[in-house]
Amino acid sequence: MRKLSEITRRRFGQGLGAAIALTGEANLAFAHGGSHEVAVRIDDFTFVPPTAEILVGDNVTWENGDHAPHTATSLDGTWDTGPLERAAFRRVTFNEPGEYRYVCTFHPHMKGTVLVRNRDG
Ligand SMILES: [Cu+2]
Repeated sequence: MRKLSEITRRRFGQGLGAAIALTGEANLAFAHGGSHEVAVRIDDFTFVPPTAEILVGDNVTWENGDHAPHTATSLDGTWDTGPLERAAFRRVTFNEPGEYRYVCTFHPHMKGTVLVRNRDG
């Protein structure tokens, strides 16, 4: 029997490495230490997990596992991945605490939340 979960994890790990390599600010964030990356996959028109909990200064990376293009677009207009084609990924760094609800602009029934907490509390 194939171990699908392991295959998925390895595939995503490779994508994450490429994202970090392509983004200059990632190096800066990691140099300061304590910055973490949380992955949200888009599969079958669903953000997984639907709520990503991080601390201020952390990053969230969205990767599209669907054939259809998707976005992750904040309802308050502060950030937007833009359209992600299949297997594309984009990272967003969150420097302000808050609860950021977002949708896919192509499929507004797709909803997710990024919960950003202060490091002190
Ligand atoms: Cu979509």
